[in-house]
Amino acid sequence: MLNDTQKPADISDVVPIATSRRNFLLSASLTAVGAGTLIACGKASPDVRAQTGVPAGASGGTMGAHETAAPASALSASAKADAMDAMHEKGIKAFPAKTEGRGNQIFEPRMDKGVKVFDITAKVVQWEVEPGRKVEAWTYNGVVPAPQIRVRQGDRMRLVLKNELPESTAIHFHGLELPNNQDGVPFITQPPVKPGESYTYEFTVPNAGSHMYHSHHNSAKQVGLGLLGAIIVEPRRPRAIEKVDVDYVMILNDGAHGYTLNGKGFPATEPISAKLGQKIRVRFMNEGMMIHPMHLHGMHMTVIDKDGWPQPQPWKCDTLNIAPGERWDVIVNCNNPGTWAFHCHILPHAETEHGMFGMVTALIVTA
Ligand SMILES: [Cu+2]
Repeated sequence: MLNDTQKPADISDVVPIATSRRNFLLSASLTAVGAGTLIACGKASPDVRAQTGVPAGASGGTMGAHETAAPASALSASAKADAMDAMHEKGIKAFPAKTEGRGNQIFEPRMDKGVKVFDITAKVVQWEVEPGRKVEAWTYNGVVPAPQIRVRQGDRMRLVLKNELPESTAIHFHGLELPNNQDGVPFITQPPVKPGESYTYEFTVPNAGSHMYHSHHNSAKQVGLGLLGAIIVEPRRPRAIEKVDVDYVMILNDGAHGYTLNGKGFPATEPISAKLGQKIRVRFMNEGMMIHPMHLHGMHMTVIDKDGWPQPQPWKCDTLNIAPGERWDVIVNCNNPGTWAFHCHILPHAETEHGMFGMVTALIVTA
């Protein structure tokens, strides 16, 4: 447990919360909250990263602990509970909070003699992750995640990358089994694309499934800052189980912008909506550097694909671990009406004493 003298001097600078909430960062909880946020801000040392694999429990049940350390003038337990509950309620009531910018929208290609052409400019923008929290983002076409590419197996596609970043870059098509010279890895398959330069990729779309495109140059930084997006390849012959009412791509990230779902942290994350009886497909993709076990309340998920490959047999779960680089496709039969929490179950990625944040959204099933 930290006491005041051990408290990091800059904690108020790195904890992205309203000033009024800072009073709540007391004793024990500081460890978990501070460390989690440092990682979220990409400022953590390897040591701090190692520590946070821990113990969601380290941040839980701490009220009693600082009760003893608190001065006599401290609020009563019930007043503290009320203050904490009010912050939790405020966060939930704000959901889904409006923020500027929305990524992961369908990318309409332009056609050039039968080739689907995607023009992409890599550039730096200010990106609103949560209401009022703007960060520097490195983006494809100004949004995080990048526009969602949807093509069919056998399509001819071209992607023209213009680099307006202050660093060299390159695009890797993660999961696509391409000819070697289209793989997008500087010094292995192509030269880096220098600032101000353009580079063209062109290929016939091979294997179907949920894939990603992202930077493969200085990538811990560049992907962490937002150079990532989904490339969905529709199969030539869809399976019966793929017939769904809602097809939703959920990209997880844990880089410089904190814990995000499709470029936003709760309460600015987007709820998934369905009508009772409808089927939804969720395509989880992890562009981060940590594992994220995604847990849906109220209904199970049926796993159909891993990294775009059909499972030998669909299988059921309610918590599905998504490791870095992985894509998992699941089907949910929306047979239970209500608003259901849907979140990462590494709890410091989803909740603090101040309420829910980061990797939290909801599945709303309306009767
Ligand atoms: Cu997580």
